[in-house]
Amino acid sequence: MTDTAALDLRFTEFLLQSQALKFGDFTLKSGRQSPYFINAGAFDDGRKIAMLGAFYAEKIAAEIAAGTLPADIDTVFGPAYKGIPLAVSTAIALTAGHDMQVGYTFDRKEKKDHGDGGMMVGTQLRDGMKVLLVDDVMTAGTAVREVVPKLRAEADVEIVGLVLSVDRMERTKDSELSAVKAVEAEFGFPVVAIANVREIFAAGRSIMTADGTPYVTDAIAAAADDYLARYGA
Ligand code: OMP
Repeated sequence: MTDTAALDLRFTEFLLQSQALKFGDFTLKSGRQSPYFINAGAFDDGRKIAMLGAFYAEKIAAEIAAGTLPADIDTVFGPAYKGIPLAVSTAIALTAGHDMQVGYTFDRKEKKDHGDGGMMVGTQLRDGMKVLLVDDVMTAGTAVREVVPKLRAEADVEIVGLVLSVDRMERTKDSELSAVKAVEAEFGFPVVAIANVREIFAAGRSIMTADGTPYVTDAIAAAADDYLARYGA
């Protein structure tokens, strides 16, 4: 697919070819039974993680151009563990491809009782810093609600936004809002995704496997439609 194709289309092709998007029967963290699952663990080699970082950086640059994100981001924060390669590969791609000097930061899961004793690895958080969060997928927003207080306990940072691979576009349990909109309203920063599930399923109908059949068959599309009719926002 050419570089000029829409970002969500190119990203869907990457998800499908990397087998990061799986179809079947999955129990989510929220307890919902989903016919599809996005597994960021599938980006498991140098080429794939470099490409993933480049997609994040492209999205970030587009949001900076649109005025949604500021240009003077100090550091990209990815929550441990899955956010670590995201933060590092995004920071590399922002520097290499977009000439942006940014740090990367991630948290330790356990407190260190020797050396510097710090809770953060990479660029240390200081008052007034502009921090951009990166994470893989949002369903209910549980992961982001855990990480924001951790950052705010470290320093009086300004969280300028959250960039995701995929917005699953699901309703929260107790409102009609999507989890993304609920998090935006609750924390006051923008949440953007490289692609959302509706874009991914639309694009996946015309992306072919090696044997010439679409990745998203009629049966898969119908199962996704049913799921989104029930849980979609
Ligand atoms: P929330 O924290 O509830 O938004 O759920 C998102 C998290 O669930 C992700 O960070 C993953 O740990 C996991 N997850 C996926 O990785 N892919 C999916 O397609 C769905 C989930 C999930 O369990 O909802």
